[in-house]
Amino acid sequence: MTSEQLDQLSINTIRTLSIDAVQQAKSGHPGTPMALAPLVYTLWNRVMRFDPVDPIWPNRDRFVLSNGHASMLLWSVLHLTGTRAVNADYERLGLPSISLDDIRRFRQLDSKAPGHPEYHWVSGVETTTGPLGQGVATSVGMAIAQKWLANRYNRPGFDIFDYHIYAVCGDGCMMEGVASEAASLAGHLGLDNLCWLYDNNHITIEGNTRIAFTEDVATRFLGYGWNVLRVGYANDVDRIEHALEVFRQTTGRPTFIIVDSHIGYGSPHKQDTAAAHGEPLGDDEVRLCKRSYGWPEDAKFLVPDGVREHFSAGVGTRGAEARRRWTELFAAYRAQHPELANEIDLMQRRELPAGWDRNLPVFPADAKGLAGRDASGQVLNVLAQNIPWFLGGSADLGPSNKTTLKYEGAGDFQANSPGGKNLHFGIREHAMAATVNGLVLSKLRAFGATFFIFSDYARPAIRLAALMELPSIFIFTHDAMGDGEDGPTHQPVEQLLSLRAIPGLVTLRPGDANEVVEAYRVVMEMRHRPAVLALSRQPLPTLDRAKYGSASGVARGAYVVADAPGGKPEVILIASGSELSLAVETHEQLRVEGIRSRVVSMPSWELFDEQPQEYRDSVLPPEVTARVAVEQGSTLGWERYVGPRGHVIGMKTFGASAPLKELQKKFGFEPDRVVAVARNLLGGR
Ligand SMILES: Cc1ncc(C[n+]2csc(CCOP(=O)(O)OP(=O)(O)O)c2C)c(N)n1
Ligand SMILES: [Mg+2]
Repeated sequence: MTSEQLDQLSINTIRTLSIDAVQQAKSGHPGTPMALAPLVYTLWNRVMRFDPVDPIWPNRDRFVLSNGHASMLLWSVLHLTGTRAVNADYERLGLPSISLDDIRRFRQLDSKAPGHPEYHWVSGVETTTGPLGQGVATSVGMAIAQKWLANRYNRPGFDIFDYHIYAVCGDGCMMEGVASEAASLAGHLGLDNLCWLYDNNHITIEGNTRIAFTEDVATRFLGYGWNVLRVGYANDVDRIEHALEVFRQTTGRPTFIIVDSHIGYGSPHKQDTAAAHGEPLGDDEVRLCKRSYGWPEDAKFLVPDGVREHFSAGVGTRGAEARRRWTELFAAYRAQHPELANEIDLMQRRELPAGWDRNLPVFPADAKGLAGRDASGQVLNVLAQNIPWFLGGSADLGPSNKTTLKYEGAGDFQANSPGGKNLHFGIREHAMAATVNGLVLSKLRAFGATFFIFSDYARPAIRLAALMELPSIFIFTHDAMGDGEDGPTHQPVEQLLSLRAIPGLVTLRPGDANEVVEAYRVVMEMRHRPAVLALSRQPLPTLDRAKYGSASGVARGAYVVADAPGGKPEVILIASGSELSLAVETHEQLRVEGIRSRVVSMPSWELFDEQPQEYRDSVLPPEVTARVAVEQGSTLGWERYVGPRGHVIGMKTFGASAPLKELQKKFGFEPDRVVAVARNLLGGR
């Protein structure tokens, strides 16, 4: 067979595997894999430096399938390239990432070929995609990471990091705001290591894009400062290869390749129609498609002889060679730059350098206290100096979030200063969170920040961080009513609860400056979980830890801060964040009145819920049923801690625009009110 024939055979194998898998599953998206098989084939087999034997080799090119519904494209190439599996400890298992059997069981329980690409589940997937737009946005974080890593670690003669990032996307991605935010940021930063390939097929679920999407996408990307190329026919592998070559020669700006394609290519009745998008073709049409490809009409899940070998001779050989050269280079690098090499090792395993927590502040008792955001700012500046690969930024609220890294040499990340540790995301919260995920997928420790209320704008990417089991860090200040005069548009009510509802995400709402420090300690040691920090805008009294329980209790999610004599309370006051000092004040007042209370600080539901029953019972003894929870957020969910006889002082309405003091009074966040509730629970004593 000629090489062209092998190309065609390989492309048609991707197409027919996709068709058969969808048909067998009776669900899925056949049309786009049929159309984009040549594109994905060319990229993988002719261009990408990826070694299937080691899909986590640090200098591999990254591939993001942002139109995640076309997952069969990825499952096909991961299978045909013989990509191997690795586990959560980054060990290579010597097993295939995706077997033909997984493909036969596409979309079935426990198959390694699920409906959409899932990072935590399938080796070779670089990021979870499916929510349109987020994949491309995440790729911007990967591109920033490559620039940052190259700047820090490359040395003359040692291009340790010189990989490229490729993202395939469709009309849906182009319509989503997050992609626009991210493209704008990528253009601003001149990320010439980044290439998006846009499947311009004019079809989405409801039909032709003329019903809702008629803008000039090319002009838009030119406006963002991208290099815009066009491949007029998606089956033209040489043109595709040439465009990818132009991308690699282009400096100073990202590349956007518009690929004009035909969804459902080869399907006589469904090509170029929405019917090819998201449902099986049907047995008759499957046969007709196979006939048009010159494929045996009744063969199913057929991988013809020579196809695996063709991939092995292409991406397999190129990737193995690239990794072999890199491994040699890295060995020489290690000899000359042992400390830098060590950093790279640690980073790959998501470990922290020795001494990462030295010089973390300890805050003395102070009635006036410190705002959560200010304590956080101090901590961040220490961590960023101790951990070279810790970096982040805000969506234009750095001065307010106190997330700016101010120490000498921290620097700003810009096109001409890719070593900076202050990222300026601009007012693009969704892209910021997706970008943070991209940085973290590249093994950096990264944070993004904004006001807590705007966590809603970032939420879809926070959710994906949790789904991917990524240790992304989201710092949200102005966590409650502290925004006072800004009013209800700026006062979070339901945000805390809604984030607590995301499986795997750890939310922390620390109650004073030392709890902030402890919260960061917990967060930094998490390797496979994202965290949200909800921090106060206003000063919170710094508790006297000689008198009250140690803030190290934060690690357990909840702990006893102040107790009744002999540890025998009549009533338990549970609080988080700014309400902790309110609970302590209430406790002192109750003590004067002869009522025995315990104060439990509960910065994190998730961490507390993971403690052994014994510990949880020691903090919240079952026999003490008079319990009051106080939190400036939605009351929903607190029942589980206060029990049927308890009471929750929280928010059931939106806030209001007024000075904080008045709001505290209006909404009942005052000692007198908490005392009254506690008394009432004790039968009006
Ligand atoms: C954020 C988001 N909204 C909606 C969907 C549901 N959805 C999946 S595919 C799709 C149409 C996508 O069109 P396009 O990107 O052009 O893909 P094509 O049909 O061309 O493959 C939609 C609306 C989604 N996955 N993500
Ligand atoms: Mg489309």
